[in-house]
Amino acid sequence: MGSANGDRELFKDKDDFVAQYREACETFFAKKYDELSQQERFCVLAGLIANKSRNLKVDSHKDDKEVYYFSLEFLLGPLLDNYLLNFGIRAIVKAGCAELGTTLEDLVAQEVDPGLGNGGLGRLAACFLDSMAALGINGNGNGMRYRYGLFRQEIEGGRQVEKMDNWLEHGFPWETRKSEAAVLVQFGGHVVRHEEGGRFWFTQEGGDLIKAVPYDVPIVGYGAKTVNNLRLWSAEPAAEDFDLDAFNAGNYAKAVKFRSDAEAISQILYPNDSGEHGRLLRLKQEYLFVSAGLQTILRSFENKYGPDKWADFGKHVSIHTNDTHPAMCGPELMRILVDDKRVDFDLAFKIAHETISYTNHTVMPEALEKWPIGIFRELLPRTYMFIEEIDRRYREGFPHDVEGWQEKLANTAILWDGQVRMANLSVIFSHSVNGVSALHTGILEAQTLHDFYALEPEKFNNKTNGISHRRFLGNANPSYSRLICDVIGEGWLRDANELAQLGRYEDDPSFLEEFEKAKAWDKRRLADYIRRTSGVELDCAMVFDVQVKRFHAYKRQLLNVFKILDVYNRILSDPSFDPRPTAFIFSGKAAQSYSFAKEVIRLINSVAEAVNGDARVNDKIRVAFVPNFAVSSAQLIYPAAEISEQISWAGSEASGTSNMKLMMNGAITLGTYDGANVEICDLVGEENIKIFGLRTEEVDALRAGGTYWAWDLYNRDRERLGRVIDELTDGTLAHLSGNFESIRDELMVNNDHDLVLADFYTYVSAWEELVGAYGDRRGWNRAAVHNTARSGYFSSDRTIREYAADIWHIES
Ligand code: 26Y
Repeated sequence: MGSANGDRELFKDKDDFVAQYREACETFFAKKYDELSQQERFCVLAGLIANKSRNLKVDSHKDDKEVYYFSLEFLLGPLLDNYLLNFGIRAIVKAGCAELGTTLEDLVAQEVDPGLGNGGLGRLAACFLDSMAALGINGNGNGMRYRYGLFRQEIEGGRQVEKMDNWLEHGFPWETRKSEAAVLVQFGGHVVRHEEGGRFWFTQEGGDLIKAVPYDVPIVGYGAKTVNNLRLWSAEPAAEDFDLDAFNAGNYAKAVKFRSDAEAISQILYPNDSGEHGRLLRLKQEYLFVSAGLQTILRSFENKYGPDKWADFGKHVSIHTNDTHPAMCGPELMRILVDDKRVDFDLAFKIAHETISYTNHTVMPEALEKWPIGIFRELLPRTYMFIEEIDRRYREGFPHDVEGWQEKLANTAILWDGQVRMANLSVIFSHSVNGVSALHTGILEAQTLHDFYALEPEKFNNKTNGISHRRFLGNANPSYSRLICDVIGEGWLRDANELAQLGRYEDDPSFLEEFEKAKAWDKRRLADYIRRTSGVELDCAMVFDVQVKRFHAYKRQLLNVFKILDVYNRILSDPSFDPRPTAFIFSGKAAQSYSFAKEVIRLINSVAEAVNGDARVNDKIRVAFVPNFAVSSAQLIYPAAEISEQISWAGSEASGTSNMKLMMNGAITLGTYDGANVEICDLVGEENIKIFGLRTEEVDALRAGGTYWAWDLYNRDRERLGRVIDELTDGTLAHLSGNFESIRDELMVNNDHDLVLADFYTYVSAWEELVGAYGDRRGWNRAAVHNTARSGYFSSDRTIREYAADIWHIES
């Protein structure tokens, strides 16, 4: 792929690149290129590109308005290859590396994968940064610089074992510490009321002062016309004081305790299902990055527009909150405006409301954040007062003339039952609330946030998620990308809708053959990776059936395992059963404390051991668990997939984004009518996707009816479903590390909350039909290419354009 950036080229040509690269080696390490390790060579290359990025002047933003995307997670993934693509210098650098005697791929593989996010929500934030920069939007990220990212996952005896993720070990060449831009954030203490000449005001006294220090990462847009900024905050002690007495008494730990207490705030990323344990630290994280981010934004606004223009703030600034984690933006913005800028209370609320918008990413009641009032008020006494006052006014102004108003008020008030309900806080302080797929937004409006919706329907809107097609097709799938560029040019990298031109090749036999070759190359690459990382040997002639995502009961990796066990059993017991040979590939992490999800991982590895070692079946089915799912390994997996498993129970997955990444890479979706699967289905047509299972209304009816009994399903068919359930505990799978009583209990004692048994038969049949169609290679490839051709809609560029137009009110 050629140059995307016209006159903003970093290197004139290959020779210029090689010369600059050699020189940079001398400046960075005082060594010659040949004397450096591959890791050092990567560092120099990344440093060279990062430096040039930082020094690039922003060409122009389309609109003056600044967007700040507040997110506790930015799951960036490796950046080098993405920068090269966006600068349009991938070809030059690749050729230059070859001349220097190494491959670009090998250098790219040296880069750490910063795991500053859990999964979908964090990766979405990173895709949005890419798209805002590509579209020339003045859009910046505001987040946390965790010293340790999400744990590294290893598998021992089939079990997930969590290891520290020391991602900063070799430094992070893309960041710059901005000590001079540090701000102070106050925790605890008490509020003092002052009065003078009939005017009164409040201050917060005492408590702990923490210094928030920003680290900036330049975000270069495609074509390199726009360079935005991702600002990640690190917590440090406010003053270098030191307990000298303790030190002199030999108590070194006590002497430096102030430092470790402060630093603890940005030490670790919280997993997405963390319970009560260690929650205070999480609250501190939420406040730290909100307060530090807002202070900075207000400071720069004041510098730009002067000290008395606060009423215009919302015209120039948009603050978007990624789920409820930054929900304190509302009250904190009010606090700074009222206490520090002397803005009147009502105006301050108006400004906050005009500026802030909120995206919801889940409807699961147990996942909605709540904080005990006592803890909240003690940690953030002044910010809490704004919540209390807004809540009081909300109650006071609540319409008493609607039927059942007491209950509606109870559902929507911020403070209730001794808790601060963060979703309600977010809704009340925002001018826009959006869900992340059509189905999800519908559920928010009809159920989760219905009482809000009834009051202010115009506040609600849908913004179906998207993904960076440049990273997840352009970077991740070089073989297919090249093929696409050969026939439709490279305009699709800028405008993903151009992928629709592939429609012309859906019936072109030679194109379909080339597609199959590209897929074969991707499968080989993944099979090599799987052999190295999990020791499992895959036959590339098999169908690659992929389920990769966080482990969660609602996502139903267990249903997939049940299907594999059923297929296994039937191959053994029914000689006429001869399914298409398939490799089942799983990857994903379970939160440390989520024991059910961890047991499912152990089950997969136990099934893998049984199946892969059984000569009676292992030319028909193989199972692989790829350890340590991360952006980098995902980029190897998506391109190689042929079946995309999206099998959450209907109404549970807000959107899903791996479904989009996989369809874009030409995998066929096997999925429920859930999240964005619905939109995929609409786009590709029912012949090019396999939908199965209960629909949301049926799930609701089943639950409401109270007539669902897992035991009935078990007893009805002891040959197939009953047998699979028995195998959890009868020793069949116990060889690796024991039986699976707790999984059996979840199904049979807890009555199968996630409806694994309810969807079992339709799922297995759908899978059989789907792999049955694989034999028609032409037809399969046609459907695969059709999926890619229709995937342009799922570019996050489209999503961001919609946010810009409907929520942030800016031109893009
Ligand atoms: C409260 C806390 C510890 C927490 C941290 C992270 C709670 C939740 C999360 C992460 C949630 C998440 O990743 N949600 C996913 O967001 C994606 C992007 O919108 C959706 O595609 C996906 O369906 C949803 O599960």
